[in-house]
Amino acid sequence: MIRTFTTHNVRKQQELTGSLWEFTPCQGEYEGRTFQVATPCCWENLPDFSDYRGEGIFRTKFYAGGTIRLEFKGVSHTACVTLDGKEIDSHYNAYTAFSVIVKDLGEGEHTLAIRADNRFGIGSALHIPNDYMSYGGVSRPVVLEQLGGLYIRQLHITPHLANGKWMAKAEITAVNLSEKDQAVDVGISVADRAHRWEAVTIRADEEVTLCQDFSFDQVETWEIGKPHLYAARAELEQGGRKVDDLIDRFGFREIRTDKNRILLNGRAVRIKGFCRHEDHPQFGCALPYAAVAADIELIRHLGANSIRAVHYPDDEIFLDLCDEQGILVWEENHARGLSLENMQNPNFEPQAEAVIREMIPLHYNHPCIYIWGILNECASHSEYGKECYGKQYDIIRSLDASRPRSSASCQFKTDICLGLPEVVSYNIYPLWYHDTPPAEYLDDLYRWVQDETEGSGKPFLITEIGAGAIYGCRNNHHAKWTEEYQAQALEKQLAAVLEHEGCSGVYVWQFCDVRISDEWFGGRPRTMNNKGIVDEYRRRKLSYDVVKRIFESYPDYF
Ligand code: ADA
Repeated sequence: MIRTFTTHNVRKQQELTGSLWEFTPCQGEYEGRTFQVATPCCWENLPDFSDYRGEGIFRTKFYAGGTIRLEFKGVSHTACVTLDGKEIDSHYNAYTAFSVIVKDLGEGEHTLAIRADNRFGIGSALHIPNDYMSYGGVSRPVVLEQLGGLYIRQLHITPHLANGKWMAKAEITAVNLSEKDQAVDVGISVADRAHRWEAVTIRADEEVTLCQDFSFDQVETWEIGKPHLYAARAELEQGGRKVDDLIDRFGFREIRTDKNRILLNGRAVRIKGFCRHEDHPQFGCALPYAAVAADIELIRHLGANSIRAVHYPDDEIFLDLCDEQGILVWEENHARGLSLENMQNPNFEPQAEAVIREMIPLHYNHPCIYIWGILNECASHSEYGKECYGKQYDIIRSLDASRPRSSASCQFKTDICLGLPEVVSYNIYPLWYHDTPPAEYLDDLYRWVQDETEGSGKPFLITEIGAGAIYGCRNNHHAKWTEEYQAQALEKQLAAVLEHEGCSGVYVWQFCDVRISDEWFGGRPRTMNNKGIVDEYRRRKLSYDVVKRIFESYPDYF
């Protein structure tokens, strides 16, 4: 499955994954041997490759000709793509899509090969040994599209309120792939409104962006638990014949901050959420639709209204499901706990900024995304770090003026970046990494932010709080790692945050136990991050009912 709805009626689209491909490891015991594997796929879930860190080539054949577009929703973590043996594209980072257009392809059968590489090294500043797993494989769908001389590259819809009236700004970018100027009619429909541009000239090998504002008298807004989605359709016509189209969805919802609150459609929202990695013992990071849907079902059952997608952009299926179920999403670029030294890798800035530039245009229309995050627990206490944070916040603003920005910090009373974003966010672990009582620790931090920093007066989120528990570890003395201890700790932690008048909400770290890099075995029993309130098989720990009871006792709004 590519998306949960049809994005094209005119453009021919075919998912190439969702079938058996050939897989050939390039190193190790099985080097050069070819296996048949179902894709999307993380090779760690193949019987003989659970610990394979290296390169692997995935191959498939398809029939096409003329001008095609290949979209790779995610290859972990570095991809080199060849078509009939000739390199056509490459990409770094497992969590953002990339695409390539091939012109003048001879009609017939072609061989697509993707060399995926999950090795660590100086060339990889974001995928490093870490407290989550960098898998290897073609982990998200690959899509083949048949194009003509013109196609719609992007369709953005920005809903906004103007003097109490709902508006929607549509921006369409159409591309002329041919070698001669072309005239084209462009049609757009947004909800029940339509507009048409006649005979737009697009120069050879160039693109044009057309904008149109629409106003609406009566709309159904997108709300927590009560989402209403509308379709936006763009079409290109020549000589009365439709030559391309692009369909997307959007919601009438406005996010803004007002003093120390985050407003959804004018109401101050209380975030009650979970941090969720894309991780599963049977699928790695390549969770199929049903597994993603099952996770979201549990999170809703727990009384949550938000999910923090950690620590990278998620697959669009996840965002589609959150759009459809009215769940707010914090999405962030790919980074976790990068030290000053890590950030001084010359690849860090280009790679981290590339994730933003890819994530936002692709995920722009999803109403569920209410905030863009960057650089989870990176070096925001350093001057160099502050430069990087500032540049990345600026890139976000240049791509999207409609959503607030933030970054989950762990720099306790030393963060110097709190003046940059709209929302201040902190990850804290009282009763786990230290035994300070949660309310005392939180208030100490909150007072410092208000009295000593430029984050004063801004909305304040706790973006991580929790404790570890090994599923099935129960005993009477309730020591750390028992389910009893985790339940007791979360009871106190969540009460402290949700009762604090300055907090706009909380994310439990984390939804489920996840695999981590082998190098992180110390302090991580089972070489897993065991702070889930369900284990990796989504089996409930004692804390499940505690969190559910607490979340359900607080309304979604202040
Ligand atoms: C940090 C980090 C998480 C996880 C957590 C933990 O807050 O952001 O990814 O590593 O610590 O489990 O300690």
